[in-house]
Amino acid sequence: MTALPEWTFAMIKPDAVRKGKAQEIKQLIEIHGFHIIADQKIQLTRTRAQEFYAEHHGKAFFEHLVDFMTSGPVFALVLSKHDAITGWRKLMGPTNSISARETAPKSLRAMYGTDGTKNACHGSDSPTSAGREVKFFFPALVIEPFLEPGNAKAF
Ligand code: RTP
Ligand code: MG
Repeated sequence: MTALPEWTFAMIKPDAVRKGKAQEIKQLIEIHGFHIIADQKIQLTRTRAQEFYAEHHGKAFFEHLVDFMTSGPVFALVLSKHDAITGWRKLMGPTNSISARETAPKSLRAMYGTDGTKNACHGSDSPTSAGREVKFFFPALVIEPFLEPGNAKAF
């Protein structure tokens, strides 16, 4: 039995967009076997950024994170591949771009990120998050044939 491709939500964050690296990152995404099935450049408002990162509300870095995420446009992406959720998290690398340069130098966060907050990209951490986050940015997107969050057939 063939495993179904899975989909996930990804974002290229304002630091990488500002550095002019968005197209290069998208090329690497495709070189690593992901299909980009939705792609939108947008500017988050503070309200939208707070909602997107609601799980971190109240943490010491939260306001700094919201400042960063609203500092310029982002690219919101839906990616498809076998094991897309874990595969994309692995390609991104560790959260902190500075330590990623030591432990995972070929990861996207090592190559394109700045520090512990400005880290170039985001990826859903579970099928539930992927479902929520795709809906957050692409409420009208229908992935055919639609299966459980995290899975899509025929890409
Ligand atoms: P993400 O949700 O953006 O994919 O990142 P993640 O799962 O690797 O990390 P998470 O713990 O969910 O943190 C969300 C984002 O908050 C910023 N952050 N800053 N100590 C800090 O200054 C700090 N810790 C986290 C990063 O932008 C991180 O990606
Ligand atoms: Mg996270």
